[in-house]
Amino acid sequence: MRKLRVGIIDLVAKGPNRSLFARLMNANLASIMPQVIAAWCEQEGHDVTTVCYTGLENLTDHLPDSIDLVFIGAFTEAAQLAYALSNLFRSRGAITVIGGPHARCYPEDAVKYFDYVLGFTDKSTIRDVLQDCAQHRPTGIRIAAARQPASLPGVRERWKFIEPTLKKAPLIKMVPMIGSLGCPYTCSFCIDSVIPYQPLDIEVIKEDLRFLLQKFKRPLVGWHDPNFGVRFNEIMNTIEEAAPPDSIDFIAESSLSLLSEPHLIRLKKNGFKALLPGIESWYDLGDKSKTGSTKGMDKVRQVSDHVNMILRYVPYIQTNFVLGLDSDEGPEPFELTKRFVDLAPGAFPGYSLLSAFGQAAPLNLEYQRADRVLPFPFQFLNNNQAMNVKPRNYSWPDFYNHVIDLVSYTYSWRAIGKRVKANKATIPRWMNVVRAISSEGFGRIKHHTEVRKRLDTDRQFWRYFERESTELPQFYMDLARRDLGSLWEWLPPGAMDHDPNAYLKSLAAN
Ligand code: B12
Ligand code: SF4
Repeated sequence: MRKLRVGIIDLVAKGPNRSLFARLMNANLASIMPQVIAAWCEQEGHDVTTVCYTGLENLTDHLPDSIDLVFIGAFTEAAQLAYALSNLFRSRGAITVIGGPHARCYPEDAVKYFDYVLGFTDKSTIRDVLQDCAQHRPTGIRIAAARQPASLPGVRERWKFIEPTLKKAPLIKMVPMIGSLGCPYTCSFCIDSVIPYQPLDIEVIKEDLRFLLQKFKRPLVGWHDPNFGVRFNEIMNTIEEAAPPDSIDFIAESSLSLLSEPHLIRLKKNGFKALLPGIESWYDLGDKSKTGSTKGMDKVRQVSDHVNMILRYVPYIQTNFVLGLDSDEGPEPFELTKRFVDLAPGAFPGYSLLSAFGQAAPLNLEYQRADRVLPFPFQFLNNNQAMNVKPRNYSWPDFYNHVIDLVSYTYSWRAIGKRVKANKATIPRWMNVVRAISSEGFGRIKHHTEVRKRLDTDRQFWRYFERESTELPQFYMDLARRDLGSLWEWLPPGAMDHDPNAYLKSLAAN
């Protein structure tokens, strides 16, 4: 096989972004798979250049002019950026490949703009692409391994690609690691609800932790496991065998059901500094939060007690909620979340508007069958800029009124003050203040308020939300253009539109 010049782009940002948060944090959000693919391509004997796009780089400057094959890893919010980049690199003679959450969720759309669209990706998937490396136009080909890979290169093997990204992070430098794939739980809206749980090689994890202790005085590791700690004792034994107690700081997404007091004692001993459990709803998904059939205010009390207990062991906690689930009705779910904000003032609540990411979850088929999915361009599908599922039990104005009320309550100066008081450690304290007053808190209040106002005043808006028209309101078109910056010119014709029911149609066609 000829030696290829391979470029690999990890799109952490969806367009130019020079905000303080982006400068401080975006490099810490780098994905694992682009680094993995870089390692695999080198093992196959090719020349590799990687870039993690944090919103600050000029992408075309970072890759050599003559490149044979470009891999792009993208979330759906970065799909338009990925499409524009593919168009640009194709114009220079390159073959293009997309992988990551967007490719898994919207493969029917991505094939219009890429030569290859990858689903589950293992080393042999990459080898197939490297060997074929040919134009597939106008429609690209879809390739996917039968299941998630059995093993992934660890930090030591990925270090060459991790290090330049961490250099871009001025203060906090977080190394991405992963100990498992899939999840044994079945939360109906989640991409991993149908993917079997599978632990990765513990010897690789041990070696990586030892390696990091040589690289940093006190390493910081962000676990990318969909649900960290499912085999709790196994992963804790692994950490304890590799690293002295509390010598590495860890951050993990873990469900509340895994965070019992004995587990928290062990997590504290091993240096866990931040946890991000999903609570999601006061009426649904009880298994995940270990609340069983307890619902409503009883669940709020139980979960608040649990969260306050966690904060006695781990200094930072973000609790995730989904707003607009079908199980929610009337003001009560929002009022209950406000009570949670009062009862667990130290937690940072993260809110996601219910979103159907294409093929991510079987539940999305139900929304498509009921014709409830809106065709919002991908750029806005990041759980907050747009909600692409028409709520079952709320009108749009009613829903946005509740969302604005809840978000304003959560990021009010009163709540920010109470959060500062409840957090004892310095970094969590100030991290929460920065998040609340930045685009995540104040920024979202402003955005939701603007949307709500336009639902009353802008006829085009109303018609789009009510599915009476598919013409994107100018407000969103302007936002999209601003997001993409100079790459807007490279956006292929039609790339702002997609078929919101493609998943359902693809099943009907088979
Ligand atoms: C870890 C994680 C994060 C981490 C790390 C993010 C990162 N840059 O990787 C953090 C907390 C930072 C994060 C943030 C966000 N996340 Co997140 N996150 C996850 C999570 C829990 C695990 C993903 C993971 O790494 N899995 C392990 C890898 C190895 O497996 P995989 O993702 O299945 O990937 C396979 C293939 O897709 C392929 N592949 C993956 N990447 C690439 C790249 C290339 C080039 C190729 C060829 C192949 C390839 O190979 C893998 C092996 O088969 C998933 C949920 C889940 N349960 O999976 C959500 C998930 C990916 N996140 C999601 C979202 C929406 C977000 C946010 C937008 C949320 C927000 N509003 O802030 C941000 C965006 C951040 C960003 N732009 O980088 C959605 C994505 C939906 C979509 N279609 O875009 C998911 C699916 C959750 C959901 N809602 O269901 N997230
Ligand atoms: S516990 Fe988390 S990762 Fe597992 S299915 Fe539910 S939402 Fe997905």
